[in-house]
Amino acid sequence: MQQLRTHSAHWGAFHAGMQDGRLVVTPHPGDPDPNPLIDNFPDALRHPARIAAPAIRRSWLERGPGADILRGGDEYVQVSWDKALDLLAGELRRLGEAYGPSTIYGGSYGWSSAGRFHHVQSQIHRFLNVAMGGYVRSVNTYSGGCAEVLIPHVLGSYEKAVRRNVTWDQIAQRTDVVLAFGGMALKNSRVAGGGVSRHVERGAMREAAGRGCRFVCISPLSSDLPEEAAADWMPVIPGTDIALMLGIAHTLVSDGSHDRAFLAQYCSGWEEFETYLSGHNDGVKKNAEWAASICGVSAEEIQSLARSLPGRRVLITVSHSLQRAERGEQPVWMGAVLAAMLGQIGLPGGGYSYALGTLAHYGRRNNAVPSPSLSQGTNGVKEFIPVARIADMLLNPGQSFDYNGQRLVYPHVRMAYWAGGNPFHHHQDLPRLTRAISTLDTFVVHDHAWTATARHADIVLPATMTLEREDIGSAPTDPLMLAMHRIAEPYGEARDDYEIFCGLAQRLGVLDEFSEGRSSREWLQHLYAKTREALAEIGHEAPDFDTFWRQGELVLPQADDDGGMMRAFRNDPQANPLATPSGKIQVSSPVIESFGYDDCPGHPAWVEPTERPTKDFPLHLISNQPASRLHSQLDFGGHSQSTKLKGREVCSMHPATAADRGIREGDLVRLFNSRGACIAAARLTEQMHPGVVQLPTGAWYDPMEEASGKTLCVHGNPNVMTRDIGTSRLTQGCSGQLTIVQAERFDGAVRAVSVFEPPRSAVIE
Ligand SMILES: Nc1nc2c(c(=O)[nH]1)N[C@H]1C(S)=C(S)[C@@H](COP(=O)(O)OP(=O)(O)OC[C@H]3O[C@@H](n4cnc5c(=O)[nH]c(N)nc54)[C@H](O)[C@@H]3O)O[C@H]1N2
Ligand SMILES: Nc1nc2c(c(=O)[nH]1)N[C@H]1C(S)=C(S)[C@@H](COP(=O)(O)OP(=O)(O)OC[C@H]3O[C@@H](n4cnc5c(=O)[nH]c(N)nc54)[C@H](O)[C@@H]3O)O[C@H]1N2
Ligand SMILES: [Mo]
Repeated sequence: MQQLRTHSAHWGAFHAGMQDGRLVVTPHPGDPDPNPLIDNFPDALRHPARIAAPAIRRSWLERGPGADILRGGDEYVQVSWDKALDLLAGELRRLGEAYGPSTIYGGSYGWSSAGRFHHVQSQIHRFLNVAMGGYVRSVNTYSGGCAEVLIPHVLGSYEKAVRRNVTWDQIAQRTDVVLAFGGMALKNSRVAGGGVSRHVERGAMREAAGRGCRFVCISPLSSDLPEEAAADWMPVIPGTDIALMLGIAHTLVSDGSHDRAFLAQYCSGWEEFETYLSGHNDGVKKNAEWAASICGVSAEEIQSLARSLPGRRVLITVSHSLQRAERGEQPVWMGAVLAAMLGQIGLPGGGYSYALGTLAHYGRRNNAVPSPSLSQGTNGVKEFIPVARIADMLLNPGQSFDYNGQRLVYPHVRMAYWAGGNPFHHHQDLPRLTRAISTLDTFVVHDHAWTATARHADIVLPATMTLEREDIGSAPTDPLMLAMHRIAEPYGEARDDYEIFCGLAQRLGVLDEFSEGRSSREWLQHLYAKTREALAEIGHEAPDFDTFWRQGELVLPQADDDGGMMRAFRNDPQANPLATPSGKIQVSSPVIESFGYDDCPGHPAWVEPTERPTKDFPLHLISNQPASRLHSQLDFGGHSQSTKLKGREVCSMHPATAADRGIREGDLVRLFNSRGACIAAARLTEQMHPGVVQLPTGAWYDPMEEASGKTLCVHGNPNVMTRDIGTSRLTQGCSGQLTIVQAERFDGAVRAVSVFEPPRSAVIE
């Protein structure tokens, strides 16, 4: 029997140990609202979906590197570590010598695990920089890719606008009204990269609502705010929030109740926007009636909501989801403009807090010292892509594209090297991604499990799971730094990513530079020492490494709850200007205007998305974040499995939508559009807009071909149907949240989900 010791995951701090051969996990005792996602660990640890040994795709092994449509359908051959690393080092050398490092895509987007040293994105980037001189990188994220480009034009620093803004404490104590566009679902704020030790959102919403704060859940799903918020629900048609916001804005201006003094002092470009709002140029007044005809909320409701706001402490939040869709810039921008019109920006508990409630990072105080991190070295390659343009890059080398005022060219990539991410989870239009991946010479993946991505790779290297190694857990807005103890022995022949990269670095003659002569434990001591030094600089004493390791945790001091950048700007706009061209909030942006993009004009506007429901595909599909796991991670774990129905992912729809199609609770359904199809199990609920079906992301992609030639995922992965287009030419973010589909009852026969069994493989040594 092993005593339980501290460990951490993106979904929370916990204690774990092996008892009678079984993993036991319990939440951290200090967590007021623990996350059930920790229950995915016990079954996952020794699950057959784990990768037991290095494996090479048979055709690649026999025929060598090259484009191959067999990726995703081939057999694997188990080889020794020496053989796998020799082959991979040889291929890296070949490509480097023939084409240089700009032929390797090392963006390797993904969440990997919480530990700061084994954070595999840092590891892979450091390795490729040291060993190859660099790699084609990616910029921005799937999470907020559109807002990350837009917000600097409008408010200045994205980081400061998002991570140092209104806190949950301020909401609990000060806010009168929260307009939550896309809601603030607790399932989402359970998660923070690097780990979180206290889940405070539920308690804060309960306290605020108890004090009389009104929460308005503006979303197609009423479950996007928890019961504790006692919210009013305003079911909006997906992708039309900007129209609703414009309708509110128009009502405020018609009533003369917008804060003109605030707009004059703190904003730039109000006049251009007001001209648009009033319809001076296009003859269309963006009033409540106009808005109602687009967003599906009645004009009376829009007006009454608008009239309930002036004079009160109002907070506007816009979730990441709204910008993970075509034209996602518009609601993100307009949220800021609406908060400015109400004169609330910079006040305690008021104003605009983009993305609050979508992750546990936000709405908290920042630590006074940075989290430990591994230095990544210098990337000598200039070429990059906005992260969600991966398939475009592979399918169109040499083609140019727009991004944030620049005209860029897709490089010719021959190798993709992925560790700690799952593109066959996160990317859109997976049949298209399959074609894109087939163009590569070589596709390398490290993972601890046989994900759909590993099943498309040529070289598959088994990585340890977080519980099988030591690390330090830390997130920039959580005060607890955690010793992540090793709880279990590695599965099969799995190795730490660090050890894998050391093996390659040695073969390529750069081991000393990569490892700096340190073992993993020595790296942890080194990283801890840096935090200790930073603490000493601000007069804080921290124990030595051994004491920290024994105690399991260290409480870091945090910065004051001072409202951050927006409060400082409000208090003294001359001394603390925003990092925008005017130093003020850009209600309109001459810079964006100058780019001349028809899909993103120089002020917030209703720009019709190019995909809207049709006769053939009349329903919006919302593919949002799953409640029972983080993305695709540990989908084979107990908690995630307990939420499946008939072995398939669950798709929610309104009873009226179901009745029209003869679908009953628990029936298998087939969702489809022009790109692909999937099988899911139906759950009926009145708590959603009837024009919408909802299927979370993350069910492992398990494709087969239908008689029509269409790809069908038998498990229920929405990305077989989503559209692989950028949010706009300005931002080129991921548009995965929304698409259009048809739904039908599925009475046919379909094979069982088989993606949790390892692929066909042979051992040759
Ligand atoms: N349709 C649609 N698609 C979406 C979204 C959406 O809203 N709708 N949301 C998008 C968003 S916001 C995001 S952030 C992405 C998430 O996309 P990803 O971050 O790619 O998803 P994860 O499932 O977290 O992938 C992490 C992978 O790393 C592996 N891993 C974990 N720890 C380790 C380790 O220590 N070493 C190695 N080598 N591997 C490890 C896990 O097993 C897993 O396969 O998905 C995006 N995709
Ligand atoms: N449990 C769990 N939590 C997570 C994650 C996870 O995988 N699992 N992933 C984390 C990550 S990486 C990220 S980036 C965040 C993402 O945070 P978000 O992107 O905000 O999360 P989602 O759940 O995709 O979307 C939130 C809600 O937005 C609503 N919505 C969708 N489209 C529209 C629209 O057009 N208008 C309006 N008003 N509402 C709309 C949907 O009903 C959806 O439930 O979540 C994080 N939290
Ligand atoms: Mo994300």
